[in-house]
Formats: sequence, structure tokens, C-alpha cells
Amino acid sequence: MARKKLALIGAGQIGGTLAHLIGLKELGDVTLFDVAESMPAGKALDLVESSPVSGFNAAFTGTNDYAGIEGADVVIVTAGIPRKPGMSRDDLLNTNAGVMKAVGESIKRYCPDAFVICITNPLDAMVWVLQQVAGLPAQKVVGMAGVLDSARFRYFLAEEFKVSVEDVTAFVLGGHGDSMVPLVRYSTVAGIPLPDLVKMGWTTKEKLDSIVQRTRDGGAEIVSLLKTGSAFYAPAASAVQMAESYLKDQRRVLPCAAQLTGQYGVSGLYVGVPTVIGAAGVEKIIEIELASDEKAAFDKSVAAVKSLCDAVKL
Ligand code: A3D
Repeated sequence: MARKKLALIGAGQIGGTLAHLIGLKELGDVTLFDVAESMPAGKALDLVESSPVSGFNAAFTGTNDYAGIEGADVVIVTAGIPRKPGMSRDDLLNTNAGVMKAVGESIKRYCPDAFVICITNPLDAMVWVLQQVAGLPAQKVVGMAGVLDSARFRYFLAEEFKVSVEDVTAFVLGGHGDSMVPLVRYSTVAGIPLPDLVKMGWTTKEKLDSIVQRTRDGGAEIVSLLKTGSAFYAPAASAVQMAESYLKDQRRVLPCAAQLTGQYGVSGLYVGVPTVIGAAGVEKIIEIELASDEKAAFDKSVAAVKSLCDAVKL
């Protein structure tokens, strides 16, 4: 069986880490695309030179030509610019929307059957632009944010309870930003919901509230420590989990930014919700019941996503 092909558009911090993880997991051959001259070729060569040591079989190519993504089975998009001093949020929004336009047109031209995962910020608006421009079915275009936000929530909870991260499940809904909605009621330790753990004396409501807030601020916490750039190891691992679920038809239940068609009372926008990712892409959007305070927080988050999309000028 021929190897699958994964195209990474943007070969920066996340792009390089994605390529390394994909190689180590032998998910397929990798093409790194970037506008920075020769840089993706340099990363590709460095990565393939690690393969004899790490013991994996995968081809890596780096290119500045979009034709290199031809026939890709999976495309992961991190291309874009970070906010620079003096730049407004709207400036960033429209600069990166322009990048998504070029990326989307190239996907449409070279690999219209691909499963596309967007990571570029502001995430919920960028994945929305990308899907429209590429013209791919919405179930083949998703945004990565929920897996990362949930992973942060899970790690903080595991630390609090002194249990393995593997035994903590957590859900974070809504847009990727200050208004994300970590769902305490649906988060568990080995199936025991967090409110029950408060009753059992394992933690307090105040401690859980501060963990929820730390989860919301998770991206900013890393940015302030790194001084330059933003998180890349955990974002890359999260997108690789989504790609793997698609390529291996694992049907993992993963929170992703998916296009809603009436679920949760929302239509046409991309918002973080629990999904099932399998060979057909987003095979199911899971609509869980929300309590009135959770619904209010979700609606506030959706309003923030909508205002970003309204500000996009293509
Ligand atoms: P960085 O290391 O700057 O990589 C971005 C790459 O995009 C650079 O190599 C650029 O040369 C390249 N680029 C710029 N313009 C274009 C273009 N027109 N076409 C192709 N490539 C281009 O950033 P990063 O890898 O750290 O982060 C990438 C993106 O992910 C940023 O938008 C971050 O804000 C975002 N991000 C999202 C999350 C989420 O959870 C959603 C988390 C972390 C980072």
C-alpha cells in the first residue's frame, strides 16, 4: 500500500514539529510548504536525516511551490503572521484571511479530496474562510483548538488530583479564545464527574474555578514564558491526533472547530464542539445538553466568533 501524503502549509514552529511527529508515527510522507525561501527544504532535509537514528520510514520534501502539495491526503495549515506591534486584531484578521485565501485556492487546485486541518489564528474565523475559499465539503475542513484546550485542562486536573493524565477526560467547547467554555460537568477522572470529586473532598470549587481560568489563559501563559512566539509542541500533537483519527478511521471523539448546521442553535459558523473524526472527516457532531449557565457561556463565545467573521474582508 502506498504511503499517505501529508502537506504542511507553513513550516514554522508548529509546521516543523508536526513534520517530526508525523515521521515518528509513520503516518505518511510529508511535504512542507512555506513562503520563506528554501527554509522548508532545510527543515525537510534535517528531518529526513533524523530518520536513520529514530528508525522511521518517511520521505520529506520542502518547497516554495504550491504544486508540491498535489494529491495530499491531509493538509495542515499553520501559515500566517503573528500580531506585530501597532497591528490591530482586525489587521491580523485580514492579513491572515488573505493568506487563507491563497492557501484555500491552492488546496482546491491541487488536492481537493484532502482532509484539511486549520491551526492559524484567529482560528474559528480562519477555518471558516479556508472552507469557503477551498470549496471543500464542510466535513472535510476542521479547526484544531479543542483538543489542545482540553489537553491543557486535562493536564491541570491531573496535576491537581495527582493521577495519570490518561485517566482524566475533559471537554472544552466554544471558540478558541478568552470566551472558550471548559465544561466541568462533562469532565471526569476515570468516569467520575468533577462536581462529584468536589463532593468527595478531592478538590474544592474554588480550585476548579482557578483551573478553568488557567485553561482559558493557557495560550497566553506560554506566550509570556517564551517571550517570542506561541505554543507549538502541544498544538502540533493535537493536530496530529486529529489527522491520525482520519487516516486510520479511528472515529475518535475529539473537540474540533466544526461547521454547525443548526446544532446548538448555530448555522454556518465554525465553533468548537465534540465531533467524531473518521475516514469521512467529521462524521458526527455531538450535541450535548447544556445547563443554562453553560449555554449562556457558549452563546457568548459564538457571538465572539461571529463578530470576527463579520470583520473579515476578502
Ligand atoms: P510561525 O513559526 O510564525 O510559522 C508560521 C509560518 O507561516 C512561517 O514560517 C511563515 O513564513 C509562514 N507564512 C507566512 N505567510 C505565509 C503564506 N502566505 N503562505 C505560506 N506560509 C506563510 O508560527 P507557529 O507555527 O508558531 O504558529 C502558526 C499559527 O498557529 C499562528 O497563526 C498561531 O497563532 C497559530 N496557533 C494556533 C493555536 C490554536 O490552538 C488554534 C495554537 C498555537 C498557535
